[in-house]
Amino acid sequence: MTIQTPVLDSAPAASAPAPAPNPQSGQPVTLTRFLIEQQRRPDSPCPAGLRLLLETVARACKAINFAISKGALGDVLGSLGNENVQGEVQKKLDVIANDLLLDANEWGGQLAAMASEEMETLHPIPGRFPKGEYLLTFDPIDGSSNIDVNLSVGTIFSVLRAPDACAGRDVTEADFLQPGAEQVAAGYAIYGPQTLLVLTVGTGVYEFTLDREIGSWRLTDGPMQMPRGNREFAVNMARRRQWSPHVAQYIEERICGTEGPLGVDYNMRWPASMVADVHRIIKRGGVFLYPADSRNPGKARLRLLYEANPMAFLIEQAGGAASNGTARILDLMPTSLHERVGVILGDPAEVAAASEPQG
Ligand code: FDP
Repeated sequence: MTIQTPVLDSAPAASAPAPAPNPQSGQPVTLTRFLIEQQRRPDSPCPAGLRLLLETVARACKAINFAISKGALGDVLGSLGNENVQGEVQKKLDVIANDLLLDANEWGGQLAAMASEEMETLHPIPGRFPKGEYLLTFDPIDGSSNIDVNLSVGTIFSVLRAPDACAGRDVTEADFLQPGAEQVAAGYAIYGPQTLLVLTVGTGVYEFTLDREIGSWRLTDGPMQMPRGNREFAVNMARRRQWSPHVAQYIEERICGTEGPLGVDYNMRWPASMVADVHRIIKRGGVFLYPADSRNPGKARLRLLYEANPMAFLIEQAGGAASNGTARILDLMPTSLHERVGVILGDPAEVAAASEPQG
């Protein structure tokens, strides 16, 4: 039996990609140069304040990369023995990375407040520093179960505009509750065989590789468009009992391969690191699923504000789609800072097939 493929609300087309500076042209294009060129565009998707903020986040990611790569030599492995607001055991690096991001971003004058997976409430900018016009959310270490076994982890971040109304008062949690479509920038760093920074300001998705010799991020790919038609899915099969019948059937048909109704083989990947999955999907296509628990919908795994939204923004900018199983992720109105959501993202045809049929 074939699955009906619902038509998801289609994403608005990304505005015309910026002319990509040629990474092969001999002269390296650094992150700074790339952002300044974005700032100079007539539609200026990256005003000076946002540019400075993104450079600061990128600098913090370099420091996180440095801490991670020290491993046992730097006493950064292992757990702290306490739990974060999500009820997850905090790794030492979760806290180190969180502090690095807070310290780097507090004083620059671009931010009104920050929120993180590792903190129960928002982090206002201390009164001794000027308050800026943006809100930053982040997951300091995504895929943290991989830290101690030396597999890829990453940092995910998202930038929203602070509502005008909060200019003369303290920022509240409600100021962060904006649909993902309002993001002005999003990205991730991936600490893998290479250290990469992948970001969008709404003009396509660009990849920068950390050049360790000169300590600089250099443009190595972009604007990136994910290939379509790659028959590869990423899902944690051990959660099968929590899936809806529709998702279970979607996966079952792909596992049946040439012997099933689709008549073609699929491959599976599960690095237990959303950053690694999303990066692979942007580079070579496929689909990632962490569906909501159909028996306890409130018990989805991934967080809307600092995981699902930034990744959905990047994936759409790369020509893919992102759904919570019934609706476009970027259209969801968040109800709390740490809200969790089902996530299906990647190749639009696969996302549509894995999502509940509409109507
Ligand atoms: P982690 O909690 O280790 O940070 O929360 C996100 C996440 O990792 C994703 O990066 C990853 O895809 C998923 O959780 C791993 O979940 P499982 O433990 O179910 O494999």
